[in-house]
Amino acid sequence: MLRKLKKSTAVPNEVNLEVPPGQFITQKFPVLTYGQTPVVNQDKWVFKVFGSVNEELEVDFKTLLSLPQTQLNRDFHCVTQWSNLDNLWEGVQFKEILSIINLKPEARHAMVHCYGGYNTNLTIDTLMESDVLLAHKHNGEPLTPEHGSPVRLVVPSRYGWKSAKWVNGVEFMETEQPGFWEKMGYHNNGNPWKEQRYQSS
Ligand SMILES: Nc1nc2c(c(=O)[nH]1)N[C@H]1C(S)=C(S)[C@@H](COP(=O)(O)O)O[C@H]1N2
Ligand SMILES: [Mo]
Repeated sequence: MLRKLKKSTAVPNEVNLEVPPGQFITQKFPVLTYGQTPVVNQDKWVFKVFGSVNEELEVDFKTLLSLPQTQLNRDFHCVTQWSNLDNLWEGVQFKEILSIINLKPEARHAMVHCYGGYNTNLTIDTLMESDVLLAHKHNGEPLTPEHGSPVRLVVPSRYGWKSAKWVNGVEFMETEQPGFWEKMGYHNNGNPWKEQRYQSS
């Protein structure tokens, strides 16, 4: 999805309908990490699928590359009000992972886990969206350590905190459990177009 955007103007949402309400466009790709950047070697990277599944699964980097690869261009919206436009992501659609596992019928929710201890919750319906990726490239280059190397989640339809960096697993669950920021009061769903910033909104 390529669109022509006036990239040089930083304008608030009232005049620029390209970004969700309350967001400002930045040309940069700011780093937003709580705590330290974990160092994760690509050869040691493993993504574990567990919880409400009939059989657990472990995906390593080679396996990830052997799955069908998808490229997509999406805007990124951080709840701290910056948005950056037109990020080209490359990786595996999360629904590809969901298609090779066998979820228990009661599974509805997921917790995505990361090296370093960060986590965030999403519904399985959200993870099924076709632009949710386990991404290993950004704008044609392998992810840098600060941006989640070797693999991060990208959830374009939600605020940036759902796009977990340095992912190492997904846990499927029957009930909704809050992740790191959600426990601090951020929204369980976090749709920027509905301005779902905080749990009360
Ligand atoms: N593991 C981990 N993932 C994370 C975060 C974090 O602190 N730790 N921050 C989140 C937030 S708040 C945002 S906005 C995006 C920022 O991604 P970037 O640093 O690549 O711009 O990563 C998200 N993923
Ligand atoms: Mo963020």
